[in-house]
Amino acid sequence: MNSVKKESQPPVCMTIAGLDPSGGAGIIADIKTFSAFGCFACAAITSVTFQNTIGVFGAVHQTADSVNKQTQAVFEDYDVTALKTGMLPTGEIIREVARLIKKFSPKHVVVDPVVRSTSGFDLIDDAALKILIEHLFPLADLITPNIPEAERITGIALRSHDDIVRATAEMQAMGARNVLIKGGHSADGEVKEKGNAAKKAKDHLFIGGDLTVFEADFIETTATHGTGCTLAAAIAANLALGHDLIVAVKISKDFVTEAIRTAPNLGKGHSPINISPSSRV
Ligand code: PXL
Repeated sequence: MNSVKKESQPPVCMTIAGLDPSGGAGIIADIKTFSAFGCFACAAITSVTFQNTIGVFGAVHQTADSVNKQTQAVFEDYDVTALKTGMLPTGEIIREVARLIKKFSPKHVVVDPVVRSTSGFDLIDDAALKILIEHLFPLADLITPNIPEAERITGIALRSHDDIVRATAEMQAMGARNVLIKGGHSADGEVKEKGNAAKKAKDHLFIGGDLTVFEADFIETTATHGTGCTLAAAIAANLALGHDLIVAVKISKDFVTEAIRTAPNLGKGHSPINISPSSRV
């Protein structure tokens, strides 16, 4: 037993997500991100994927029982301030995660509705996605779909500002309170305009019906592996640190932009981004 307790403890953040052994996405990205913000990082694995910067070649999923035992062990011991979920590949795992959230009520819950890898590998099937919508959307403080994810969830093609508003209303009708639509997949946040000199990456944050748009320079790069995981994990960390949602998203968006700007050139495909501030120049 540790008899000397520090006055101020770092907030504990937990991720329930998949393992990307090449370290770009999934729980490794989440852990690095929590640590970068001075939070204490914990993780439960939902799936061991086989992947690198080129693609995802397969996965072995965990059982609901395994996810339950990993998560329960942590929640029974630590006061987990923020929980972030990533790849939840099966309906039974999603139902279990919903049960765990209800049982332990972490202060902040960020649900990243991971659907497909950048390289096109399905990380969840349609039946499980339905369960995710039904069971996890109502428990989340924030959901963070990117444009392809929002399109798959709602069936609405996101080509204009109005489409984004409509799709968000749809996701809120499904039970999500607050929605961040990540615009990195389209050059101006809505429609991909070729030849646009000042491209912007626009994220749309809806807190209930109130919209805040975050703009950053769109960086032309293939080093994008792990951006979605990192953004959602950074938001969870900043909520755990006590920031309100708008400030947490702003800090996290700037963090990801900087991580893309200073990304190493690793691997033969989409390089991971730079989540370690100490190696930024
Ligand atoms: O970026 C989505 C994502 C999340 N989690 C894991 C992944 C990926 C994409 O490849 O592998 C484990």
